[in-house]
Amino acid sequence: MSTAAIPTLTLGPRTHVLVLTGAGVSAESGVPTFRDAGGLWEGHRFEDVASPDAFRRDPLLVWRFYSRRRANMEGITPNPAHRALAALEARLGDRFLLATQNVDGLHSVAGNQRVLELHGALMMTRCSSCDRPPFEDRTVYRDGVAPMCGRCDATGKAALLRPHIVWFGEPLDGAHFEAIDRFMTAAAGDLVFLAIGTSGVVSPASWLVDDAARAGAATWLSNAEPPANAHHFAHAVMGKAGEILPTMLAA
Ligand code: BV8
Repeated sequence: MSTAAIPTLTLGPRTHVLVLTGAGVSAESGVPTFRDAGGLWEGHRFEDVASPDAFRRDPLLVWRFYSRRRANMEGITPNPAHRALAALEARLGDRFLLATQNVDGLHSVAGNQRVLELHGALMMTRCSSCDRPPFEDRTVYRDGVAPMCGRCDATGKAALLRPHIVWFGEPLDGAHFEAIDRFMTAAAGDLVFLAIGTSGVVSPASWLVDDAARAGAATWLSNAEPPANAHHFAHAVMGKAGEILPTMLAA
C-alpha cells in the first residue's frame, strides 16, 4: 500500500471514478461519526438501536435516536470534502458515481446528483407495513411519540411509520449494486475506486473495494486512520478528508 503526501489523482479522458464515502466525510461538518461515539449512542450499541428487532422491541427509543439525529442536522453544512466531490462530478459527469453509507444527505446539498444512498436517508420516512412510497419527513418527533401511517389507519389496522434507513440485519437495495456493476462494466478497466472516511467495518459496503479491484480499478483510500480493510487498497492517503480531497481531486 503506497502512502504519499497529498497526490492529485491523474484521470484519463475515459477514466471512470467510483467513490464510497462513510461518516468520516461528514465529520468536519460537525456530524459525529459512529466511531467517535465508540459505536455507542446513549449507552446503546448502534446495532441495538438501528435494527428491526430494536424497532419491534422499542419503537419510541428508535424514533428518539433518529429524531435526535434529525435535530442535530440543524445548521450543518457541507465541508470542503463534500464540495470537492461535487466539483469532480461536475467535471466527469456520467464517468462519476458516488455510493455513500451516510444518511445525512450532505452530498446532495453540496451538489452531487449521481448519489446512491446505500443505507437510506435520515430525512425520509416510510410505513413499516404498507407499500406507501417513502416520503420526505424532517419532523423531529417528541420523546414518547411514534408516528402512525395515515393510509394504514384508514384500513383500521394502524401501522407505525419508520425511518427510511437500512438497519443492521436488513438487506441493502439490490438496484444500487446493479447500478454500481453497470458503472464498473462501462469503465472497461479504466476505473478508479476511492473510499473516503469509512472504517471499512460495515458490509456489504466494505466489500466494494474487492469488486472494484476485480473490475480492474486502481484502489485508493483516504481516511483519518487505517480502516479495517486497509490491506485491500493499493494506495492510501491518510488525513482529514476536508484537507485532502480539494488537492487530491483537483482538475
Ligand atoms: C446486511 C444506517 C444481509 C443506520 C447503517 C455479525 C452479526 C450480525 C451481522 C453482521 C455480522 N457481521 C457482519 C454483519 C453484517 C452487518 C455488519 O456489517 N455489521 C457490522 C457492525 C459488523 N451488515 C448489515 O447488517 C447490513 N445488511 O448485511 O444484510 C441480509 C441479506 C439478505 C437478507 C437479510 C439480510 C446493513 C448495514 C447497514 C447498517 N446501517 N447505517 C444509521 O446510520 O442510523 S451502517 C452505519 O454504520 C452507518 O451508516 C455507517 O455506514 C456505519 C459506520 O461506518 P462508517 O461510515 O465507516 O463510520 P465509522 O464511524 O465506523 O468510521 C468513520 C471513519 O472515518 C473512521 O475510520 C475514522 O477514522 C474516519 N474519519 C473520522 N474523521 C475523518 C475521517 N476520515 C477522514 N476525514 C475525517 N475528518
